[in-house]
Parts: sequence; C-alpha cells; structure tokens
Amino acid sequence: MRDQILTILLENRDSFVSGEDISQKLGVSRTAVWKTMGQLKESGFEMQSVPNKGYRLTSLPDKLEPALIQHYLTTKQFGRVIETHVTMDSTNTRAKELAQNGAAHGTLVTAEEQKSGRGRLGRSWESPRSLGLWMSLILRPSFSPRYAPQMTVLAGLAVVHTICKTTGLEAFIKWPNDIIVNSKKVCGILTEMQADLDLIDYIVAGIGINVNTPKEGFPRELRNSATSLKLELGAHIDRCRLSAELMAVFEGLYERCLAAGDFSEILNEYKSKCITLGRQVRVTGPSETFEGTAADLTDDFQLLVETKTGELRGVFSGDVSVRGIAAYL
Ligand code: BT5
Repeated sequence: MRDQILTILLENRDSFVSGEDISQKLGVSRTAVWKTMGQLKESGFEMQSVPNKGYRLTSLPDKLEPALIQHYLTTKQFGRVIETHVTMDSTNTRAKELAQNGAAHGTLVTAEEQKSGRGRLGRSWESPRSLGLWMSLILRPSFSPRYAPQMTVLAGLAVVHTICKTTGLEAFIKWPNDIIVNSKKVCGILTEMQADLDLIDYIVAGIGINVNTPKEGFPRELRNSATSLKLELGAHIDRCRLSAELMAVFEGLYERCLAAGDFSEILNEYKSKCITLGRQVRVTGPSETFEGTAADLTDDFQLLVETKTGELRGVFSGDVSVRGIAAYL
C-alpha cells in the first residue's frame, strides 16, 4: 500500500490529493492512509497537508525507492521488479540467489551500501552508503554462453549513453569493464553467469556507478584514479532518475541486438566510445604480461593488441591498463 500511495502522490505532484480519494481508490480506510502518510514522512518524503484539500509532495528523499524508480521507468522488463536494500554484502550475490530461485528476466537488485562489494578476480568495490548506484540486473537471454561477454559490452555502452544523456558528460569505455570520465574510473561492471554447455541460464550484470561521492568518500589510494559524476559535473544527481534512464537505455540496446540476432549491430558504436583503442596498453594475464598498442576490436569484441614485434594478439579478458587512464602503473 505504501508504494501505491506514493505512486498516486508522485502522479499528482502539482496538486493536492485528498485522503478520501486515496482511500476510495485503494479500498482502504482513511486511518490507514493517514498512517502511511506518517510512514512516508518518516522515511524522508516531505509533504504539505492542508485540511479539506489533502496531501501534496514537496520534496523527495535521496533514496533508492522502488516506487520512485518505477515512476520514472519507461521499460517493458528491465527494472519492472525491484528489490532494494539499505545494506547488502553484494547485490550480485543477492541477484544470483534470486536468479537461482527463478527470478524473472529484468529483475533489479539495488543497495544504498555494499559491505563486500565485489570487483573482478577477487578484488573489492568501494560502495559507500547513499552515494552511488550499486545494482545488479538479472538477464535470461536465449543466447549461447559464448555471447556472455557481450552482456558486459551492452552494460558498458548503456552506462556511457546514460551518463551522457543525464549529465552531458562524455564517458568512455576502458575495455572491457571500466567506465571513464575525464581519465578516471566512474563505474565498474561485473558480469557473472550460470550456464549449461549450450544455453545461458542467467546472467547477472552488476553495475557500480560513483554518483554523488565526494573526493573524501574514496579511500586515499583511489583518489587519483576514481571519480564520481558529481565531482565531474559539480552538481548533485538524482539516483532514481539515473537508474530508470539506465534501465531504458540498456533495454533498448539489448532489444536492438536481439532483433538483429547479433551484437555486431553495436560494434562501431562501441568502438567510438572505447578509450582503449589506439593507445599504449599493458595486458596482465594469468601466465604473462605484455605491452603493445590496442589496434582494434574483433567482431566478437576481443581486443587486438599489436606488440613491438608487429605481432597481433587477441585478448579475451584479463587486466588491460591503458597509459594515461585511471590507475596505469
Ligand atoms: C570492477 O572490478 O570494476 C567491477 C565492479 C563492479 C561493482 C558492482 S556494484 C554492484 C555489483 N555488486 C557487486 O558486488 N559488484 C557489482 P575491477 O575491474 O576488478 O576493479 C576493481 C578495482 O577498482 C579495485 O581493485 C580498486 O582498485 C578500484 N575500485 C574499487 N572501488 C572503486 C570505486 N568505487 N570507484 C572506482 N574504482 C574503484
């Protein structure tokens, strides 16, 4: 009922809605409406209540509220089911649990704070409370598992377009999973998959965006390589709108590729946003490290690196540092 009342208030932000109208519409008592208004005020929604007129929202809290996100949502499936948490270990871990138990394609898990946010290869992801978008989207594509890395590609491109659309900032992808604004890392992506030999059961696309983090919100060792949208823009950003926009852009890209039956549909768009190409890189693999120039991407989004000897080497995954970007050691 809380979310239903909130939705009514959000849909009527310019006018008053009477307790009587709400109680009739939802088939609940006036007392129940009144109590819920009290709960909403307690969780940070400010409202005017005028006798004989009713209630009107005057300001929204800076919280990831499902009803708020859904108010802005224009998607068919992405984000239509949302599970929000204040504190979580990792939204990816929770999304995997939900997916194992049959959660629908498009289910979104968000948290205000992650206590054990995960990066790749056992690394950790700083996820301070109320400052970022820490979210995991469950996808159930009917693709072969060999296309799984392409979900990171889609997520990356979706984040880049969303940042540009909502802030006007220019963002780039540092292949394969970092999003960069003004040479610093603003977002990381962790895609995890459960699959049989020839069919994906589910993919969890974990996206962490530093949205309103101040400089001192990052640990000292990250201050030169990490940034937030607020730091770059100089203005506070509404995380609910941002997440709804991200869902819309992500779903749009996903559907385009599904309709085309292939991801080369977005290859050129991706290349134009890939800051790695043409630059000096260092590739750290499980057994060796080598350097070269990032020459191109293949049709299946592998990175092609040209070494000093002129040899062209394909890189599937791994750590690729780019000279001049984020933490190039
Ligand atoms: C990533 O790993 O960049 C993937 C991060 C994915 C985080 C999301 S949040 C929602 C979902 N739930 C999770 O538990 N995870 C996902 P990687 O490329 O391995 O980069 C990790 C490295 O980035 C760390 O070792 C730090 O150097 C740096 N780092 C950690 N926190 C950061 C932050 N908030 N901003 C920028 N850099 C950070």
